Amino acid sequence: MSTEKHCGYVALVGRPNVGKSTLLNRLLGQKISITSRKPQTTRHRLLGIKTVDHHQIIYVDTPGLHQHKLNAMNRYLNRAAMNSMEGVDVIVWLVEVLAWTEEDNYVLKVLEHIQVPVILAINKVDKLKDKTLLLPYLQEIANKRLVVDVFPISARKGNNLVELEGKIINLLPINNPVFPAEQITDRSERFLAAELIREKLIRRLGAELPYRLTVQIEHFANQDHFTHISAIIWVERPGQKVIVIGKQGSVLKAVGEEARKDIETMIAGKVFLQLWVKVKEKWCDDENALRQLGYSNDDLTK
Ligand SMILES: Nc1nc2c(ncn2[C@@H]2O[C@H](COP(=O)(O)OP(=O)(O)OP(=O)(O)O)[C@@H](O)[C@H]2O)c(=O)[nH]1
Ligand SMILES: [Mg+2]
Repeated sequence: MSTEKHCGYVALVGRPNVGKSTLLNRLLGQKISITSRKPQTTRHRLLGIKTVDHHQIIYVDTPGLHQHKLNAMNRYLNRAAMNSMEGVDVIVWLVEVLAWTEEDNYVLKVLEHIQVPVILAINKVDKLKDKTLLLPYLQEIANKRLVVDVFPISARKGNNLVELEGKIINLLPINNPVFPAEQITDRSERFLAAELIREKLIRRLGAELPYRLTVQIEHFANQDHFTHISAIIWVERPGQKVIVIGKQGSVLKAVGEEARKDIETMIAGKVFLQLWVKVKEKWCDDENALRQLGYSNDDLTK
């Protein structure tokens, strides 16, 4: 590796659920992006900044690219993913081992217009029982598009990530760091707190309420050695509100406890968290409602 300072932007791109956010957290050694078994977990472009030795890698986590169900939320997600690829120096294209789908074809089509170097990362290799299947799969995908390198990885277990990151650094331009060495994201604690609450909701209720809920922080302030946070969980229908609250408030209570613990770890302090559930009809299909709830185009330029 060269001794000159490298610094640049690296977009993590791929269909929903391939493990982009898991990879980002693993590379940073810290959880800043939420993950779940449900597709379309990530909704916002988010930077993960890693300063190692004299280099700075600015990872860009993106919502998964997908074709179907084109309501306002889906359009927003695709726009966010597309915009995140603009101006980057390297793309890490993630696919899942032995799990090629129509949506991967869509990503491939989007990548046709991309000029910057693309590294192919074949994720979730820990799931592969018969390792002899890896090489043919790897060749098959690499034949679909010219890539500068291919890495079979496990974002969950951390396999092959040092090698992947070494390659990324080599491809980054020689530049001074953009961010201070101690900064790890461009997002506020307020934003990350809302995301952690949403993660607990998706993980608990993903099957019942795919992605038709969102979280808005109403109040976030320090007082008496506590961070006091109150947040509204927006759903689309009264029936969904009943599900989120659960029997005698059991679901909301569990979500609140899990989220509070994660937020306390993130801010390294005590948190007092209050959650409210409110109904806003069809917010997922309504461009104005989306903007009000923080899904705005301004978000894309951050
Ligand atoms: N077995 C295994 N599972 C993984 C690995 N990486 C990610 N996963 C799982 O795959 C699921 C999706 O991971 P995410 O990181 O949320 O995927 P994503 O690409 O960010 O998804 P979207 O934000 O919806 O586009 C989660 O359940 C992860 O735990 C891996 O290396 N091995
Ligand atoms: Mg994600």
